[in-house]
Amino acid sequence: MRHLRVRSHFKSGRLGVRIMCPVSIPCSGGHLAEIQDAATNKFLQDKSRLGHANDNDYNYFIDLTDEAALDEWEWVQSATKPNFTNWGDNQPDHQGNDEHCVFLYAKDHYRWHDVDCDDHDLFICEEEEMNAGGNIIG
Ligand SMILES: [Ca+2]
Repeated sequence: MRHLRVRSHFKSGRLGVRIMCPVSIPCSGGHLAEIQDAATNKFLQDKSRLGHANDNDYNYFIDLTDEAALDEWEWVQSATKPNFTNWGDNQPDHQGNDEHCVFLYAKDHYRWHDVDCDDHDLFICEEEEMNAGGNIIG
């Protein structure tokens, strides 16, 4: 049932500042989305796809990082290792040795890709309570 609760508390927004993870999270009153199971993942992929049906240039950061130790992927908020992942083919690939954040990559069916944390892109927030701002997507 957890994913049902989570579903009603996701929103997305345009990132106006540099993403610095894991310490400076762009979600006020919440944190980047932690995806614990396939159902939540599919829900967010579907929402991301619907939100940009005519434009696949928008990707969505989630809360996963290996900034502390290379290839030791961990959810920032809960400080736990992922039980579920949805990496794209040959991901994570640490391109340029500078990819320690993860987003849902539009051009790969919103599967997970490790990317530079400084990339500007959209993000998905998970909140305990609804706050003003952003577009509620689920
Ligand atoms: Ca990559």
